[in-house]
Amino acid sequence: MFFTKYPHPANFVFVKGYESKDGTTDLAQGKLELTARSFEGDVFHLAAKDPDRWSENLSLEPLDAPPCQCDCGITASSQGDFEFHTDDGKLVARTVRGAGFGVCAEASIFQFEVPEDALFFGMGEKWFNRLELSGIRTKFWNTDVWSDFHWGQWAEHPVDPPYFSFPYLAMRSSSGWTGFLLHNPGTTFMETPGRDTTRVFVEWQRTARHLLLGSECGEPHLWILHADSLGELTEKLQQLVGKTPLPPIWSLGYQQSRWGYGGHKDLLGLDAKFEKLGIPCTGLWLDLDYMDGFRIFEVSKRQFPEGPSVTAGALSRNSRRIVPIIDPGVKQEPGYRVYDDGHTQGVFCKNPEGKEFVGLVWPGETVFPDFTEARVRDWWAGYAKDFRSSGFGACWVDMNDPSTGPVDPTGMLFRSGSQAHALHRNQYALGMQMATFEGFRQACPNERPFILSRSGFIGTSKYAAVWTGDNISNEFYLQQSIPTTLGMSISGQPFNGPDIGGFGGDAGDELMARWFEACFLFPFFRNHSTLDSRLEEPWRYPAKTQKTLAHFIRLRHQFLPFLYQLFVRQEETGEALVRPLIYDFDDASLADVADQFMVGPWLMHAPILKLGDDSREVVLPGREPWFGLSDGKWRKPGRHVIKAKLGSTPLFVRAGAMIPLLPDLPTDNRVELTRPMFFVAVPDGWSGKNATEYVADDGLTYDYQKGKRSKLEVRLEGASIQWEQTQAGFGGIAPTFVTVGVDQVGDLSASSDELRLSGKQFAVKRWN
Ligand code: MIG
Repeated sequence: MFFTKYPHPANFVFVKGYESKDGTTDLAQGKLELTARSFEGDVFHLAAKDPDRWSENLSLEPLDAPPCQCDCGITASSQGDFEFHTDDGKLVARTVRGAGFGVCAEASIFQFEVPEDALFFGMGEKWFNRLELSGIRTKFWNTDVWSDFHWGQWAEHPVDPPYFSFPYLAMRSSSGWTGFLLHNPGTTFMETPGRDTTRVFVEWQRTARHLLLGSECGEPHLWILHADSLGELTEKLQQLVGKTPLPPIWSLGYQQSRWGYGGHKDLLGLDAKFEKLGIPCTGLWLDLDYMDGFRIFEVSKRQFPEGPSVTAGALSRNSRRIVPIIDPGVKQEPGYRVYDDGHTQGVFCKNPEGKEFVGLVWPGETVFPDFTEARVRDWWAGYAKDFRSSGFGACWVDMNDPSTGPVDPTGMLFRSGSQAHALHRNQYALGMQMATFEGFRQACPNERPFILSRSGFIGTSKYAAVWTGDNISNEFYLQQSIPTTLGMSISGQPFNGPDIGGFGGDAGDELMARWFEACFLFPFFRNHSTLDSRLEEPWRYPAKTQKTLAHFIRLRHQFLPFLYQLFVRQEETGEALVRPLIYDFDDASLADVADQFMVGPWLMHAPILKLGDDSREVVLPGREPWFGLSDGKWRKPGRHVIKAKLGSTPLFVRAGAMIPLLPDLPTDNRVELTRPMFFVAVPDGWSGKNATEYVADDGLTYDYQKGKRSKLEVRLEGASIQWEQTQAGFGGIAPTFVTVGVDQVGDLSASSDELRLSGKQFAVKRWN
């Protein structure tokens, strides 16, 4: 088993000759059948069937394809070459002549021609510390990085593959944006042509001239999407793979985690500390120590003498939840109820000899539920339901790559031992998420569940947020946080984020402060650290650093109404929350900008990522001026050196931005969505327009789907703002407006009926 090597195209036989029949374009060679179909909105699907090589697509989550249009836009030559065109005739993709689709036993490969000016993005969770992905060879195999690579490999360098597999690639060229998605939970791989030949010392370092999209096993399903911008492409992808349902707003607040927090005593201590210091924090996380001897679903009596519900009750006073970890592995110990029950019901994966497959994880000898089976997911959901009902407010599913410690995982077979490990590995975590989500829904039918997962696959977006696994407290991982999160955001997993401050090692004052600054607007915001590292809660730092950490946590909470609106948009359209500059400004010169990002379409962050620096160069894209929130200055688009001493971060909004915030910098967890304060940025003499929609609901339940939601429409025209409430299912929304000219966002003060800018009065009125 190699998780870094994959087959070479020269070992494949390429199939030739296609014909059109029954509204599809087919190839048949022996028993192999390749079918091409097209769908509304420039979406195409290529699928191969061959009962001697593959069982039917094993994906647990089907895709949500638009209506089929037979084989419109597809041209196939008798030589076996494919071309895909948009409805208006633009070339989307063309297979390599005579070598478009090939097979080698169970392996299969698609090859596409690559235009001269092609640029590549996406690939799900990748740690290359780059945004643009030309010249990459990569495999998709969910990996427990710290267990499967030597620390010397990951300590300060990119390592591949990491935890979460999303085999998707976005290609930009002069004919627009094309997305390629391999919907196959089996092991997959990709190779993009290199642009930089100076990196080639020996011939094998040169990547293919073509684009390679391959599977080592499993029925091949390739989806091709086309759009004019990365934004439009991302929405199309998200609609296909599943948009992220609106999360509970508490899950967007600051999360405090640490491997080592035990139970009741620790949690109440943390609660008191956050309260005393006036630092918001909505989730307190428990790692392995709360369990009874690493037995999942068994809570230690010592840690929770009165049971978790008593602790949960005490924490609810300050609106904080307990979020415990759950691993998939079950201790193989007769007498332990979860094991006995699972054993009797035959839910565990088998080895080739038909016995339960055993790995070595925290509890020692460990067995693994087969989450690919619906009956096993139901079994697990029962435990998850009780777990949620016992007082735990959410959960964190770890080690679901799945991690088997030093044991070779390939002996772990699925479906009663009949299917190879590699066929399902990448969707093991997805099955665990589906089952846990289901259990939580059963426990609290009207509450939106929150689950955080380490691994995942296409479809995870519907069930869980993903954090980027074990990183280290150093500059390399601080920098890498940005392209990794951006890559996932445009590859179907918008709800994600890293361990802030780094998991392994000790985060020093400056690193911690810069990391909080850099990520305080990320979709998921959690400070987590490992057992033996220094303690990393905000109050463990000297006064000056503590002040910065507290400020950025409060600022995060002040921005919650804004972040919530981005999640509303995600649920409605699939729009990414954080995204690369090239998402909103389609300009090839922005392709490599991996240290700046947009948060929604109006706000841009360019954090300081080098220790010792207190300024950096920032690109302000587009044609409109930008307002710097940290220094109160308007700047023209272009390159600028921006100063930001520790404690301040280069954050910009575009002319015309309307950002809904809480009116004051909060010191607790309260979020009143019905009283947004819009921060409006309009330069003197500006005559542009903007419009935005703002919603308020209870931030927790599904009642918003039954009409309990209020909506406000706000329009800006030059120096005039008008608003109208268009829905009132959640009561009245009372907005206030403030405008530019302050030193720090955190110091903004609300003013209800008058806006001043450069001494001029703003007209603010309702339009109805
Ligand atoms: O082998 O539960 O990525 O966040 O603290 C380590 C202990 C297992 C790995 C997770 C990490 C967590 C840790 N876990």
